[in-house]
Amino acid sequence: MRWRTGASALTPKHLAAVFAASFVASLLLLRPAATLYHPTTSAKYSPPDAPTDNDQIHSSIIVPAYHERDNLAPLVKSVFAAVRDPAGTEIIIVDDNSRDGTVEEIQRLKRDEGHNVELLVRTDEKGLSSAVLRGFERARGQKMIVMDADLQHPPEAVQPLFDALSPETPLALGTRYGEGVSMSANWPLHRRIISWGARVLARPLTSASDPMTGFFGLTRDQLHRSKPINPSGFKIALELLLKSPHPAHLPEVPYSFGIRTSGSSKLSSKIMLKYVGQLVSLYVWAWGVFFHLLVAAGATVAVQVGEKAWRLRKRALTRGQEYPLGGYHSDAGVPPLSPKAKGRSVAGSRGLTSKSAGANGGGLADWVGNVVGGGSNQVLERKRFL
Ligand SMILES: Nc1nc2c(ncn2[C@@H]2O[C@H](COP(=O)(O)OP(=O)(O)OP(=O)(O)O)[C@@H](O)[C@H]2O)c(=O)[nH]1
Ligand SMILES: [Mg+2]
Repeated sequence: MRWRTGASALTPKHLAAVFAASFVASLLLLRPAATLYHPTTSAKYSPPDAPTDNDQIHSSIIVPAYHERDNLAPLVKSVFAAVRDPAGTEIIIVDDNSRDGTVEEIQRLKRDEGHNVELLVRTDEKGLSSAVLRGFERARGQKMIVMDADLQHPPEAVQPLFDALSPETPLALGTRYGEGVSMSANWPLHRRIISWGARVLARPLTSASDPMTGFFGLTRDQLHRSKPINPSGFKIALELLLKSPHPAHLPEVPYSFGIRTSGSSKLSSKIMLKYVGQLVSLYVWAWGVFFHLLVAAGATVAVQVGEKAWRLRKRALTRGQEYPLGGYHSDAGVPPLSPKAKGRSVAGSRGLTSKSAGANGGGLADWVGNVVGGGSNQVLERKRFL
């Protein structure tokens, strides 16, 4: 019998069944995102009435923000101080009804300080990716950049990113992994590990050095060329990278990643799970049936490995019971002594002759005594060959 010889109980037939079942399960469960955003037709918010000086705005910066009031004034001021043409640039804050004074803060920056900043407060939608998409709808510039509100993306890198955009290079990424830049030394280790893991999982889909970045730019035409986008999730750049066909040369603008000084991170375990979901739908979208075949192959290997681990564990347990001092026998689950041999041993002293067991009281001490005294040679031989 297979379990007696220690060989796998899984036949090729079983493995084929596991493969087929996993393939079907993958087809049924792992699907592309159900609700998609169509860049040319989905516009939900009509853009504001075009002012007469509309053509003055050539560059828009979209900032998704949730409970970021304290970061907004420093952000707006330093961005306008850093761009070449503040009059031709606008900032659009897309806030998900934070009710933390964001509205008043933006009004103040606009009215009292004269900054070209717009606020879109959403009450019927939430989420980072969809906020960015709504910001794109509202933007007036031909060039658009997305950046976080929390000043982790340096305002000085905004102009280089705008400069990297052109009709020939309509998509550009900020990267934290370029030459001469670094992560803030205070960025916690667990966040580095999460970021590294997220990048590794996406690596087969793109060769971009930082597809997880939240700092990137694209032209309006490029957005309109994009295939339907998944509006739920945290990683809109990855989505656009895959779905908006762009020239092979992808400009990457290195930037040093700072740490938040105010407000709190929105990256929760729920968001991480959502990222995995987004990644799965991207794999299905990009690889189709090949992805399901890979999942099925992975599941089959996992079942094989699991079965082998279970068998080894079972064998180790059996061995522990039969050989107090360890030792080798390849017959997992097979008692080392035949019933006949058992008859010659006493209770509690497997592998001992009744004579020696009787003399020494049984157990491990008996076994050791007999081995030393050479009284159980025959039994030891049997162990080795059974
Ligand atoms: N409108 C909107 N903005 C969001 C939402 N979630 C996050 N944001 C904004 O998106 C940007 C990035 O979010 P963060 O919480 O800073 O995420 P992170 O940079 O990956 O995490 P930290 O390094 O801890 O800051 C910030 O400006 C947030 O305010 C959301 O649900 N809606
Ligand atoms: Mg942040």
